Amino acid sequence: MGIPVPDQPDVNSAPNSFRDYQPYRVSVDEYVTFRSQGFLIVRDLIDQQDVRELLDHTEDIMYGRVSAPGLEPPPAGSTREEIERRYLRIHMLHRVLPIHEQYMLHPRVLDVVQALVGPDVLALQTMLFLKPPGGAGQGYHQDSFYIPTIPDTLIGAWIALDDADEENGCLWVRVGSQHEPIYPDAAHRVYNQGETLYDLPLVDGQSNTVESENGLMPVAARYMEVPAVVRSGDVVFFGGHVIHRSHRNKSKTRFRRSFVSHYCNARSYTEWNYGDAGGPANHFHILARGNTHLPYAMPQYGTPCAATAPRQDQNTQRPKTMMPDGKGDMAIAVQLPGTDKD
Ligand SMILES: O=C(O)CCC(=O)C(=O)O
Repeated sequence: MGIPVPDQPDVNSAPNSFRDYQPYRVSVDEYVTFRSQGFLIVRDLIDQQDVRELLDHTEDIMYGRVSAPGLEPPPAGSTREEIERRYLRIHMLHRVLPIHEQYMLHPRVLDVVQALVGPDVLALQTMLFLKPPGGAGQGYHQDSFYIPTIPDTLIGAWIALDDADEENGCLWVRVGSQHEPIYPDAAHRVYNQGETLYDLPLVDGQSNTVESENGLMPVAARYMEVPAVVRSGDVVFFGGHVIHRSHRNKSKTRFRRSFVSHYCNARSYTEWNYGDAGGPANHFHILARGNTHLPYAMPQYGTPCAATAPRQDQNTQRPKTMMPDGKGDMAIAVQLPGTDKD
């Protein structure tokens, strides 16, 4: 479906009713876990009131009670099963529905993103997964293959709306694979590190659920795989290089709904904008936290975020120097007699 790109922000077109939240403070341990594993699960980050609001909203979408470009009401006479199995996932609704913008800019999600890849945060993408019983999985891939940011600071935030486990098609992550480069295919060499890593192979079939046809499989196999088993309200944060996948929803009755957003550091440059590349695209994406020297978009529906009140950059502290006498980094460090032995 084609979602239009806004050219003029219209901050008055919907009232913003987002609540006040208790800020979430990320610990050193969580930061280290994210860096060393490639992902971090924050339990209960989203409260059940918000989860309920999003679940009600997905039902409104399924039953055609929400109108937005690309969303069709179910054909007359559809059975309940046909209605519930129409959508696997829907992209970029934050450009046309206020509730998606609000959850993309959820303060507690941004608190974590800011701590992990900030302090300046650009909000790029949203996806609403419905993944009904029988819904398809997605084979091994690296998100930065699809959403290149330079320098690469991409991070996904996967909000569980239903409990998710091996049965209904949770995320699976290869622990430690975030240290791998992004593996390009023949069509996307321009975004890869092939110019700096001389022996980086081209890899076809990212996201293919057939393992023998997914060229990332041999790389993935070097790392231990774990299921990201979560309860509704938990959020999985995963870096853009980490190799991950999900399997088909094998349950007969359980949905696996999730609200997924992608962000990068707002000082990174990107040409990504809902699939079409070609020239700078930062100005399409919302400044969620901090500030940036690069262009950015305002929130279309007025959700409070840094774009509406960017942080003022100012030097309040003198930069540190490695020189012991504090005279500045251009000074000469003199070798004192007798200090050259350990
Ligand atoms: O939730 C899923 O099934 C896949 C999600 C995913 O791979 C992603 O958000 O990058």
